[in-house]
Amino acid sequence: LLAVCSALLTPAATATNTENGQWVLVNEISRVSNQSLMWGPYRPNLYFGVKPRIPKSMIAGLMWGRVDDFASVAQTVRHTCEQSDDMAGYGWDEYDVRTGGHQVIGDPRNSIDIHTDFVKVEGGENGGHWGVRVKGIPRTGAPADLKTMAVFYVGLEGLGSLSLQNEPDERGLVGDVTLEGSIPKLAEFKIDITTGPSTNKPPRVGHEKYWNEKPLDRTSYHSLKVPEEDVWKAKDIFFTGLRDNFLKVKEKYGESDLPPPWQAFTIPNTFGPGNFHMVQKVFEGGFEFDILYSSASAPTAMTSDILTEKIRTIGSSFADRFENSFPRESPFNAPRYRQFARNFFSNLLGGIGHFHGTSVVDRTYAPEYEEEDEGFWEEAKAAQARPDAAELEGPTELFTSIPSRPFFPRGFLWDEGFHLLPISDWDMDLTLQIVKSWISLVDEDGWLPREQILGDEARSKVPQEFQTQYPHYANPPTLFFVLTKFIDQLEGFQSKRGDSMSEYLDKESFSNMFSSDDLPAVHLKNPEVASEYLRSIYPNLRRNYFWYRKSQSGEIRGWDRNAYSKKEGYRWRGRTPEHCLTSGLDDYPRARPPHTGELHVDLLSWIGMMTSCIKRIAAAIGEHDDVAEFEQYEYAIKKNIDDLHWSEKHKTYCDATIDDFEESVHVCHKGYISIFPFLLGLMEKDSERLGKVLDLIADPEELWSNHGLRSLSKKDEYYGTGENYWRGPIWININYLAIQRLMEYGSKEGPYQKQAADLYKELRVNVVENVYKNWEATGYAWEQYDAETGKGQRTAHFLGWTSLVVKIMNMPETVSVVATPFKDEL
Ligand code: 6A9
Repeated sequence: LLAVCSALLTPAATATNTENGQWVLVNEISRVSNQSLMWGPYRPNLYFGVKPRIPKSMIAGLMWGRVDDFASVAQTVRHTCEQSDDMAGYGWDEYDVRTGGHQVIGDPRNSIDIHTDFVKVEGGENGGHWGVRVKGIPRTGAPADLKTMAVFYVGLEGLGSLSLQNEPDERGLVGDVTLEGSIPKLAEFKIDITTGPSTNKPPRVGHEKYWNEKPLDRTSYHSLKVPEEDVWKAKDIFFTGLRDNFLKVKEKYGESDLPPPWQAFTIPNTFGPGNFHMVQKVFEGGFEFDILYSSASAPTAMTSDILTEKIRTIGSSFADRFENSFPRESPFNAPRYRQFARNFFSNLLGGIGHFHGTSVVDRTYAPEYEEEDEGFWEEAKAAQARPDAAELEGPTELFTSIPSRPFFPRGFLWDEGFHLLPISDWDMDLTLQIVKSWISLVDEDGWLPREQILGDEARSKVPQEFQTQYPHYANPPTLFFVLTKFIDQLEGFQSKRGDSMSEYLDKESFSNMFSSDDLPAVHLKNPEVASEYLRSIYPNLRRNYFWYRKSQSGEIRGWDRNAYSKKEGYRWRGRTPEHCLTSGLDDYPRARPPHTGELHVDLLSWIGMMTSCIKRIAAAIGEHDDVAEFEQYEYAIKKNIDDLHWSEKHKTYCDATIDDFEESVHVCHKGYISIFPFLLGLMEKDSERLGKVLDLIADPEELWSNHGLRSLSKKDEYYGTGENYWRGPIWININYLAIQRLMEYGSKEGPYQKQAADLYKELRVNVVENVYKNWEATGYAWEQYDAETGKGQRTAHFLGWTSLVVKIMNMPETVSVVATPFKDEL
């Protein structure tokens, strides 16, 4: 298969196609595919916020709040997703990045549900149109005269212009608002913010004498100039306007004779030029209005009618496509899992954002960071505390999904590789864009920072002591998961495809392709595109690969007598006695105290997985010398996993360290770490060790629970102790890997096939059923699940890797005939 892939992706093939003019078409396909990704609710830290994938361009967002008394307004205004808002659940019921979707936000403290229907319309050269319908629906028990304000704002963070087109009436007021503007890359556009249907009711105004104040059937519009770097502080800007106007009203009427709050708390009407524009509306009862963005390069403008029509069709086309992409297998084909699956997947996609800004990085390369001395973590801590250690770097940009909108609305490296597994089942082109965005952040040494906190807005969510990134810190290289899958699919597709390629490369089928809702994976169907893509990321991938090998290298000194290779042993940098945050498994017990001669079995496994993947990529693009080199590493790593990390005494894989007598010893804490060679597919199906791994997994006194595999064995001395973060609780990312591997080993003939197949069937059901039950009871996906009771805990609204249940439901109920590791979609 390697040969097939390589032959089809050679430069010669590309050149031939260039000659007969198809190259142009390939570029055109990529362009159209990118166009439909231009706009989105790419500010997932907000309940609703829109921006294009262009740094320093436009950001827009929605705020709302209850205005029926003076005292509480400051607390009722919603903007960023916050746990303290006590929402009764929120998120996308249905959502696709390329077309849009439907979100409901249950806001009991404001007695209202906010619905946002977001749609995109293709057309023109600049990313097309979009629209959003904002609806407020009073919750059961809300007062009949509930007063709610809604605010939509648009701010420019860089070059461009934006101004109001409407003529204010004789009283200096506007109703419908139209903003016109122009921004590099977006060109000319307009934004209509409608007054909405006649069913919208302005609140009644208490006394006649206030009637000359702003009539409430009118919109408040306020434009101003704010420094570019402050545009994201929209809520502060809004409150400043609100306060200014309130002070004027107060001066006019006196403290004891104020107009009602829904009239006193409006922004001033100003119409001057500026880069920040706010529209405020006040309603009694339910309401609805539209925001319509029209790109001037598309033939006809966006309208409320188009929006209505799109909203009508989008739901059913999403549903159809979803059922096609993720058909649920028994027992999850029961109807009650339908909404659950759609909701989880939509919210994973709804977490995709575009981020831009500077990062805090410590580039001192202090000698302490070499971690060469005993007690190195104390020295490193002191070096990190030096006042000039961290500096701002960048700006850079990143297109990524996120673990959780309220808590972690930013990119995390090893989370992302898991997010992209379901996303790539849905849209491989989108996935590859995200991978590319990450890979382009690899620096010249090959380092890729694990947590991407880009810009002030992102930093505002992170305590200072967690902001700095260190160029010697790693994180599991999970982006290689999805690259492996891409290569699998390319090989599968190309070996089946035969001559049918031409079918995709003639004009007619090209236009058919894009008129269908189901956008094809351009990168899979066109060898030129696939090849160009892999070539474009390869230099950075390769640097990143060698960075891991070098920066995290371990000392095999004490293990010479065992090791097949003296190089293939690795140590996570950045350890402290209690933590190894860089491994991703923060407080999982490791050697105590940390030692420079430590070797980590999970890291060796990760580098093994990475090696197999990059070897295949190198083969696919004809980098033959690299292939030969990677092959040697791969072989040595598999050997060393057993030679260095298998404990005969404990019959499991363990970390290793050097003891007080300078002797090499194993550090065995049974749990996720001891099954890593299995989790990453590095074990032979006939190995006796596989049998032991399966026994460990299956033992209810160790890893097995009715809700999924525990992170640490129940028998371990640290089980459930300390922070108890990775010391027992059940994590869905690792359970997914286990289920995936059980499926694989369960479908290959061998001494452990039956055991693997049986465990597969049970674990799959246990994990999904528990996540489902918790969702049913709380409306949330959780960061982790209790090892005894299965109860969801820590961060709520954690739609990152917990959404892998969507993929798990899509896996077969039993394995006897499955032949390939990933679903073959082609
Ligand atoms: C701390 C606090 C508002 C911890 O999901 C992201 C990561 C995982 O990669 C990792 O494996 N989570 C897991 O052990 C959350 C990490 C949060 C770190 C930021 C700052 C801010 O609180």
